[in-house]
Amino acid sequence: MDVPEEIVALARRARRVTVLTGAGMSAESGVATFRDAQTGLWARFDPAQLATADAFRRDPALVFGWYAWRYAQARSVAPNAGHRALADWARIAEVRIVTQNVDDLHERAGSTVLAHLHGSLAAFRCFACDRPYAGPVPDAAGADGRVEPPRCAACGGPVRPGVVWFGEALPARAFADGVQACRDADLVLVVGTSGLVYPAAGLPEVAAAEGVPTVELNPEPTPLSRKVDHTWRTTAAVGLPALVAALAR
Ligand code: BV8
Ligand code: ZN
Repeated sequence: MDVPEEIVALARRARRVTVLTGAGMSAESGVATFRDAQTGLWARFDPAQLATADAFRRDPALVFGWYAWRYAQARSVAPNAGHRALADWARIAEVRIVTQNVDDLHERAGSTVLAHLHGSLAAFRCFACDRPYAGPVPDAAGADGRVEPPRCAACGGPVRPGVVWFGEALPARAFADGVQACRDADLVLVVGTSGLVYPAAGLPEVAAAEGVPTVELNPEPTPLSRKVDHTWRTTAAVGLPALVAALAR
């Protein structure tokens, strides 16, 4: 796989690289992206309709069942060559990962993640009192995929996934760290995101406003494609390993 020369040159010079990743980063691990057709059971739901507090209030077992299924799926897959390439790159440069993903595949590939902008599938907490829930996550779904959420030991409230739902504020610290990591980088890579969900989608523009070179890795064009300096039609598990290998040459 030949890497565009100008991208290799930028990566060679970069001492501090910020990588903004979205669902496309996990696609080659077998995790359906957010806007691809949801497989099987979830084909008939629009994910954005399920990823809200209102949906949880209306039908907690349906929403909890969706997340229990995604939590089990995330644990059943493995990091891909793209996740591993970022962990390798961190041996020769400072690589800060700012992800919209709620899986832990970057961590399982050996990376530390600076910011999970949209929270984490593994961080369950009480919907009523916010206390963290560390008990077992039931995944015995009924035929319709519904799973009754466990109850909070302290207040009896229903347990929710520790992800950021639409209409909810992003964790302030994670977002602030993401903004800073775009401001003071030598290079920002945007990998596998459709650039539709704000405020995360605004981060590449934060970098561009500071004159930081920006590169998008995505097999498809996105609204970000015309806002970045270079867009490379490749995938995470093909492009990232090729780029990191080119640095070693
Ligand atoms: C907030 C967690 C305010 C849950 C998620 C109108 C206009 C503008 C904004 C809004 C609006 N109406 C509402 C809003 C705000 C809203 C928003 O932006 N909506 C959009 C849809 C218009 N944003 C919010 O609500 C945010 N909160 O604004 O709060 C506020 C402020 C203060 C106080 C109170 C409230 C919260 C947004 C977070 C929502 N939670 N996830 C869960 O996971 O269930 S977002 C969800 O979409 C996912 O987490 C994902 O991270 C995110 C973005 O998706 P992508 O990662 O980009 O994935 P997608 O499938 O879309 O694209 C995949 C890409 O990969 C594609 O481009 C594809 O080509 C590419 N690809 C595929 N295969 C590969 C690949 N790339 C590389 N390699 C491959 N192999
Ligand atoms: Zn509680």
